[in-house]
Amino acid sequence: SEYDLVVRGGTVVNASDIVKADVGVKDGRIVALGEKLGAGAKEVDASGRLVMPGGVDSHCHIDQPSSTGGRNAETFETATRSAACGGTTSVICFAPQQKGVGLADGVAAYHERAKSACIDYSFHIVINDPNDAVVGEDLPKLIGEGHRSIKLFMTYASNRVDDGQILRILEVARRNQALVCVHAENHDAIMFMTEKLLAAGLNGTKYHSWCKPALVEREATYRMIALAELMDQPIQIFHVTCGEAAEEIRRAQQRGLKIYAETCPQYFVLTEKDLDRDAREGAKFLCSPAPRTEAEQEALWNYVKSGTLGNVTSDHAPYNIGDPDGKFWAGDNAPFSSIANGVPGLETRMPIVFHEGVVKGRLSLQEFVAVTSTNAAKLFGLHPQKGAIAVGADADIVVWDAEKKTVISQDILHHATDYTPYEGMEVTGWPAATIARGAVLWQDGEDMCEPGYGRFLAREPYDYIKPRGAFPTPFDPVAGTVAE
Ligand code: DUC
Ligand code: ZN
Ligand code: ZN
Ligand code: ZN
Repeated sequence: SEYDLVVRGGTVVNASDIVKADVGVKDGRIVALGEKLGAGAKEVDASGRLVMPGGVDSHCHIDQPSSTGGRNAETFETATRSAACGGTTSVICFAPQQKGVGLADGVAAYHERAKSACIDYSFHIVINDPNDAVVGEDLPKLIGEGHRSIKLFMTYASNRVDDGQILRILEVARRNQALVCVHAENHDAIMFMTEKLLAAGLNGTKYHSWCKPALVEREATYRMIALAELMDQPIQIFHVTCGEAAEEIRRAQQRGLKIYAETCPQYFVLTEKDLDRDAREGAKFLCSPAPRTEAEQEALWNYVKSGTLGNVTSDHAPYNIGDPDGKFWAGDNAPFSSIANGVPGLETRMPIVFHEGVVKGRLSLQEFVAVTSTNAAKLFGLHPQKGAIAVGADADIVVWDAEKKTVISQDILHHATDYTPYEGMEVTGWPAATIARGAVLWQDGEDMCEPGYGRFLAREPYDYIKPRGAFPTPFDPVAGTVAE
């Protein structure tokens, strides 16, 4: 036959446009889009369905030590299987710097762990100690090897970097061409409020959101933007939860700065009320930044719609409720401040965004593709290999059943985590099939993922990470020179 695979009879949705076309695949890539393509050795019937670029989830924590204690519940195999069953075909997760291990060795260890991945993957390098060896040697080398993004935390005792360290990391990123991604919350304010709440005897999960109100996010977001402006370095703000932080991002973008940002499904559907339950239940929704209010959910949609928030990631951070080393690593009666932060969400990301976005009339189909796939592929240097149904692109495809009604429950998910925060939620729209580099990984309820199929995605320099070439003064602090 002419093709290895033909996805036949569907409606192809890209971020740019919608066409009725068959998709022909050979050697793992899309080689033809057209009407009535010739036969494929394998055929996937997509009639009545949408054919979209497989999801690109550019923020997920897999098999990684937690910032807040607790053992990550997933291996690369389980996490990526679950991602694939939810329509995602690429993930960018983390390779963290670990105390007492050289950065290069630490990252090499993650490449080993990731060998069980079922889908393609790349890494953000987490830097928590920008010492001379890291800044001068390891990091430039790792960036050169295709790890074109760095993650830094402005909070969490084990990971946080201060403003001086942030500037140092921005400098290395600018010199070597990498994007800097940030968890932006004011650490000292959170610590201060946590102490005060605990001293007042307020230690239930509800108070997680009281120790870190939206303003701690807004302040750190603005501070990070200012530091990035000082160094003329593009950044990506992770998990924006509220209008006031998004507003700072919009203002920066309007001034022409290369400030990008994401939000996550949990901030569309969870609120602070979900934390107002007994600890066993409340812990299922405890993540950082904290879930806010329904008004903030609506505000976020406006910033997604206008493009201020360009992509939606899972921030999958899985800790088991039932394991002594999971959410409750510090004991069953641990205060909110010692419960592992994070919610699982690789598999439910696209269905929740489809339901809340497309089904509820907030997003067009093209916008859905943009925020779940194409924009992340562009921002992280993977486009058009990923994030597009186009001739020459990898055959990473999700065939979407836009009518299918599903009640989300732990029983139907493929992750290794022992719960879902979305138990009982009914959504319309679910992947009918997921195809990665031409291989069918998920079809009509059957999972055919193979550990080890995924490959590391090395990333070359690209436009989004190029600085603007404009510092606030004539002095270029990276080159140490004064402009004429
Ligand atoms: N917060 C983080 O910063 N990372 C993982 C999950 C979470 O809730
Ligand atoms: Zn974070
Ligand atoms: Zn995260
Ligand atoms: Zn399965």
